[in-house]
Amino acid sequence: MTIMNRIKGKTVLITGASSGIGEASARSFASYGANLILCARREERLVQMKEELETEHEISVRIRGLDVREREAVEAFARELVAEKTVPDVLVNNAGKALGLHLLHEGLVEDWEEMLDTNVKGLLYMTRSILPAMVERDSGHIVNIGSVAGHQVYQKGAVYNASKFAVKALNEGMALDLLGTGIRVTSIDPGLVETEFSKVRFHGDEERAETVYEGYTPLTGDDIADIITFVVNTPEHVNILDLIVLPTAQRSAHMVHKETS
Ligand code: NDP
Ligand code: 8X3
Repeated sequence: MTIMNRIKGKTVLITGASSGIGEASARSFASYGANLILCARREERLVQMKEELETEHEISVRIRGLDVREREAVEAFARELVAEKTVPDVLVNNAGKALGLHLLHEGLVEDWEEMLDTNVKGLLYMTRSILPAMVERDSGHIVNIGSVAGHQVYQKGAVYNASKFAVKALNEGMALDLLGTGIRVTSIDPGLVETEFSKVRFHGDEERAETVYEGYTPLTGDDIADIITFVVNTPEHVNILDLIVLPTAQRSAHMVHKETS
């Protein structure tokens, strides 16, 4: 059976496309023939991806060094896209992070602010800027990257958990507010995925980051990217609202079976 390609020729905007799930999603959408708009702060990585993906696939890749916390920059970029009639068909709200793993009374307020500003407010700025043009066109697909951490709280993760519970609420809220339009809304909520996530969480401590993925097989960015493209490739009348995706060795936000050597 051949799988129909409903993605070819669509324009897909991905935030946080410079590594991990965002980068893997960009590569997956490119392989389907989607044109891409890639954003992240590390623009040099996007320059390289653009060169690679435009050479390998017959697509156009537009890149923008963008911090989703900068509301005016996000709004200006969206205005630019609308003015040029390059309103994305798909918006993947992926940029996000955890910072630190601390008991609440020992947490770093700067870390909390960066998590909430990126995971919640950044997602809102981008969505608020792009969505009106989708509503006007009466079509589009918002894919929010939540987390199993947005369904279950774990010790020392409360603020990251709160940010992903917020993503879950925003995903459901968007879906309700867009009732009666042709716009689809999906949250993909992974468990442990081996990306730069833990290196970022532990402020660059690679050794500590590696221990997170030891003793079992974690998910990869490609695993999640395959699911994102699958969801987007379903027919227009199909809306997958929320998907929790865990490694086989993980059964909840806090239960992972690790083999010890
Ligand atoms: P990575 O650290 O590998 O990727 C995060 C991406 O977000 C990078 O491209 C980074 O780019 C971008 N980013 C971070 N801050 C900003 C910002 N202020 N503005 C714009 N872009 C930003 O981690 P993942 O791929 O794992 O994370 C992607 C998403 O998946 C996040 O929302 C995360 O919470 C979620 N997730 C991850 C899981 C995991 O176990 N890895 C599990 C569940 C959910 P740059 O630094 O260049 O700006
Ligand atoms: C990332 C997964 O379990 O580290 O959202 O919170 S976890």
